Amino acid sequence: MKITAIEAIPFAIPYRKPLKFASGEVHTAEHVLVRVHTDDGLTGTAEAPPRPFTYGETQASIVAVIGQLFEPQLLGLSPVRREAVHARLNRTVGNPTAKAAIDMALWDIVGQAADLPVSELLGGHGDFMRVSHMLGFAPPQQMVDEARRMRDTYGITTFKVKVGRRPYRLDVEVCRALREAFGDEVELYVDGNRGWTPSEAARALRAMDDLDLTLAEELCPADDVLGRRRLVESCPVPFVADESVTRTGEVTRELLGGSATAISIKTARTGFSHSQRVLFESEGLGVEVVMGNQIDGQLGSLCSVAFGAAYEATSRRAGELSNFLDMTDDLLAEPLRISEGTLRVREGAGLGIELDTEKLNRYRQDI
Ligand code: MUC
Ligand code: MG
Repeated sequence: MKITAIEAIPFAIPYRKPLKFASGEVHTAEHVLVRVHTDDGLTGTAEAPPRPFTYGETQASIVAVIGQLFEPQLLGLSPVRREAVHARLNRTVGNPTAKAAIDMALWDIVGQAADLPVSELLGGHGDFMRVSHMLGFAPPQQMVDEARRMRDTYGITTFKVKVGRRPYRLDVEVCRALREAFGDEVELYVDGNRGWTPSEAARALRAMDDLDLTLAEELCPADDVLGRRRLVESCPVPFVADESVTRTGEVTRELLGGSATAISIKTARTGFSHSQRVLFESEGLGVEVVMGNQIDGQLGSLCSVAFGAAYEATSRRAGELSNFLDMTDDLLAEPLRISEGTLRVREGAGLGIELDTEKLNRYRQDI
């Protein structure tokens, strides 16, 4: 079996309400659908979400790097030979979501060829994950109302609260309002997207000491090396590295440098092949992991749950799998459904993706 073509199709689907956080905001899902075709008629599918504020990629850069560099380098290779594929992709630095989408599309092909779900090929620990919902910036009452709607409609009881605003008191107020509204019925943790200085973060953590937060993510930049190390030393809960760990070498650097004590795994940036490496590295070091959200659509969330459910260590915590609910539409023929606070792995060979071609034609931007 040989790779015969790689399509990178830009599409845009508006959000019902924008997601806002310390490093940016997203109003429209301007993603890239990646389809890898083979000579025996199998097609692997995944999506790449451009996040210029995190990785520097744009929708146009993803389309260009796939069309101009990756497709010509991979034509004729077997999709099973993922290490050979990565050796060629790695001739280009950066571009994590473009590389990850190709990787996941290849796993989709391998699963289809073996007539097995990718999640089982990866590890097959379970077939669902508990869901954590990410609450973007809004006034406190609005964030409480959104959490209530998520709980009442989808049974979600774990919330990642976006923080990192100035002054930090507003975020403290939000977390306090959530705790007061739901008591110990919900799990709460925070993500600062590098919005605070280490000392602001330390003061905010002290002000939230009684709120039983379970994780603190990227409260300040990893480049504030000594300040962040000091913050992490005094942090009462695992300090999660997210955008500072886009590669395994960065995972090693952050953990051994004392700049993080837990790792966010995002299939959108490390695909399946490198998410495995990040997971096994973290497990080997005895470090907790959480399945993160790259503001994924349904395709991306389907990939995250396929990976997260496949292993015991990724299934312990709720995975961030629900922000596609904020989109006005999506590309899957059969939409993902969250119920009783869980999302199931899609059944079927490969990733089990079936696209709604009418919707793809409606939202694609290249024709
Ligand atoms: C998150 O966990 O930070 C926002 C920025 C980004 O890179 O991912 C999202 C969610
Ligand atoms: Mg984060």
